[in-house]
Amino acid sequence: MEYPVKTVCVVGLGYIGLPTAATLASRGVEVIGVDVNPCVVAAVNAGQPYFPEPDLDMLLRAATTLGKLRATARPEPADAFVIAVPTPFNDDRSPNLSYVDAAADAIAPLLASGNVVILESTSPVGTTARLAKRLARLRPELRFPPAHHTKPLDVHVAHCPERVLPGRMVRELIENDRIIGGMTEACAEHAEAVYRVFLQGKPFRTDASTAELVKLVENAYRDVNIAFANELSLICDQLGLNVWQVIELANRHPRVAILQPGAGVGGHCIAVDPWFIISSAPERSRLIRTAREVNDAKPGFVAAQIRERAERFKHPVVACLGLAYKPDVDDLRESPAIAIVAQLARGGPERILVADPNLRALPKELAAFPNIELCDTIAAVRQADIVAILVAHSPFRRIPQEELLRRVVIDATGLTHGSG
Ligand code: SAJ
Repeated sequence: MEYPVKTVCVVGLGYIGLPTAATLASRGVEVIGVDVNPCVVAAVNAGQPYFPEPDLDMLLRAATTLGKLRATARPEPADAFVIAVPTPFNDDRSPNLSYVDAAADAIAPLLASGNVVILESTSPVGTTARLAKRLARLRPELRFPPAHHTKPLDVHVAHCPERVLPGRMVRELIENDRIIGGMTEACAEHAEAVYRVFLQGKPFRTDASTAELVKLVENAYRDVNIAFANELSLICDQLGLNVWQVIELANRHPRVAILQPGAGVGGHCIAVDPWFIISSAPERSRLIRTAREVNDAKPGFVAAQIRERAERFKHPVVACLGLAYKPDVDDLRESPAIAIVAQLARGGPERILVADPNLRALPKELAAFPNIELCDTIAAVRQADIVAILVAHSPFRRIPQEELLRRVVIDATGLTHGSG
């Protein structure tokens, strides 16, 4: 059966909502993009992405020039509503669903028979059912899933988690296979119609709870595998072996594919999502919890390594290269490098020179320290006694070899081994 998708209201124009809105609009759908931040609304209406992401500027400009994407502070009626708001965790690491609740409350008065509501935000198991229940309470005259009667639903509800990699979002949004988790089979059909507008990957239908867990499992899988690599880096440090070479050689085995150790695991997804599994089944998530702990401990280990080397100098100057949560992005959320620099600055070396080619100012967590300066990469390296490579940004590969050979280098990324 065909379902018309002429207008889509995307609630939340963040890292996922904005590329999704722009992609739908570039395919001729009328898109209303909603965001509580007036600066985001203004930037989107001017056709300017407010964060760097390859090809997003082109896509956004095309969408706004065609007049198909309009950003606003309040949702408007549409055929489909896509909720792409943050789902962070609270101080006790329990999931914070307040943004999902706020989005539900904002769209509820606009819902009409025939609509589909899609939750894209990464969510603990049960969130989509909770969303449907909340909407049903706000609009008792409409039929929402789960259906306890034979009549067809008025509003369909589904969970279709995003799975795009920052840095490759525009391509992956279209090309990756998509999990379509309907609260009923009809809900999945309605939701799939929205993605069929642009999807080149395959849609896979399932129920909403399975889709919720699938998304969390994907990121927990990566977290556990990165934890294995990070644990190997600690073991190799104790044994005086080169972890990069150990992994490179182990990976020559046809059934071994170890990931890379680093300064820790950052970003808004992998460092957060495993906790949603742990909080719903704490007794049974032992490996997932341990992986989180191993990865969370890595920045402290790297900071201690740097401090130990710095103590050998009378007035140490340390260059810290990279602040972002991963290579070649400017995203600082949950960045292990920031945690390392902050730990060092507290009573550590006298001067810390921070270089990150994607940043023009120090983040607020570091700006208050008198012993931290933002610096050009080469200038930082030339003034330093110790060079700590915290993020394998591509431009760091162009640092002249002789500049590094003259200094103590602590490379948390494998960049100098050629693998970072
Ligand atoms: N990292 C390592 N070693 C590695 C790979 C990554 O230390 O071998 C570190 C990175 O430096 C970074 C962190 O892990 O600090 C996460 O980086 P990432 O590139 O693995 O993932 P994200 O957080 O940018 O995006 C992930 C992706 N999930 C998976 O690959 C399973 C992406 O597909 C998801 O859409 C995204 O999370 C999300 O939004 O959930």
